[in-house]
Amino acid sequence: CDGFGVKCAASNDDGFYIRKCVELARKAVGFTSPNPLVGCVIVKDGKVVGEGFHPKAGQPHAEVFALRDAGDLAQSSTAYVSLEPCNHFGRTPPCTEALIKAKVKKVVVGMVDPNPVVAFKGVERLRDAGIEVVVGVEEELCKSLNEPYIHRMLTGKPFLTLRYSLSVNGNLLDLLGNGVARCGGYYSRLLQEYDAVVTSSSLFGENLSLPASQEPGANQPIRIVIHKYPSSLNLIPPASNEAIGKVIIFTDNKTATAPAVAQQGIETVDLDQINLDVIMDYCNRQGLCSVLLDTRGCFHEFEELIKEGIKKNYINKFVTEILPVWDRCAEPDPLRTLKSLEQGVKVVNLKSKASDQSVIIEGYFKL
Ligand code: AOF
Ligand code: ZN
Repeated sequence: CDGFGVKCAASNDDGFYIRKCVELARKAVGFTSPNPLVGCVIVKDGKVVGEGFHPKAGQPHAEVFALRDAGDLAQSSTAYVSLEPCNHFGRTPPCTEALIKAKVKKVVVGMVDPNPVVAFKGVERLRDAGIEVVVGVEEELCKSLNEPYIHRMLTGKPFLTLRYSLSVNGNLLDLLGNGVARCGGYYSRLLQEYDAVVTSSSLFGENLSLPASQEPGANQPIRIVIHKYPSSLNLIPPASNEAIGKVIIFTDNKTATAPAVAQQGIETVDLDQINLDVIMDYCNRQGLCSVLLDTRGCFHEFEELIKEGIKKNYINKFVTEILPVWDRCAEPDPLRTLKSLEQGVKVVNLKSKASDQSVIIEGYFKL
């Protein structure tokens, strides 16, 4: 700060301010679906005079907060926005009009909005009003900020991530809590990024007692619990579940679930058949952009859903932890052993993070 209450910036460059927008947008991670994460910075004479981000669907857009923050200083300023300003009436009025009314001189846009109602129309409207518009600054960063939103806009399906644990000899693990504890907060941060997490009813109490993050105000994803016939397991919700988000049970086995969960007031969705199409459709209709298929502790129960996901190209991303253990029980199955990389489904953009407790790897399915 310059000491006069005017916020300052360290650099003049467009990329710097768009990165700042992305940083602001991230404050709302997990809260904006079905809307995107968006940040906006208003800069005048090399100084940041206004900042804003979109906090939640139904609330004003990032530009509106930033313009309010800037007040009269918005006149002749440059507005930086991580996503193209909208030019339509949705739940809120068009940001293009707010920018025009505030008399900004220039708008720098991170990426075009893939929403067909908006795409390029926001940019055109601003240019028609005589505002200089630059598009595509730090575009890859802006895209990575909104992977789920972009995917859902372009395909009509939520962005799906598969999570599982492995031993160092490459066997899938059905581990309960202690695997997660070895990942140093990674798991709770991961949960926070998703709108919904799908787990199995055999882990009911265990899984639901794990909040996404202990931080006050952190996003708690909706938990979708799969409860399949012929399990007659009596679902007993965890003793204390105030810390977690909404719970929904998907069941094709109403008789087994009804008594216990009805008492607890947990919503159940009755289905003839539980498959990924049903889960994805449900999430999409609810405006959930990102879904984590979390096989923690029960990989074998998810095998059918995973096969379906691979076959239909529904799985976008994987996250796995390799834990410091050699699994001595599982024998390799020669029929299932891959003999060449070409036989498998290709994954790209691998990233890893290692500690002496675990190696976390994430990557994308090449769809
Ligand atoms: C922006 N800035 O901060 C956001 C935008 O229903 P509404 O009015 O909230 O409109 C939602 C659509 O607006 C959403 O699908 C996306 O195209 C755009 N989101 N646009 O200029 C923002 N969140
Ligand atoms: Zn808008």
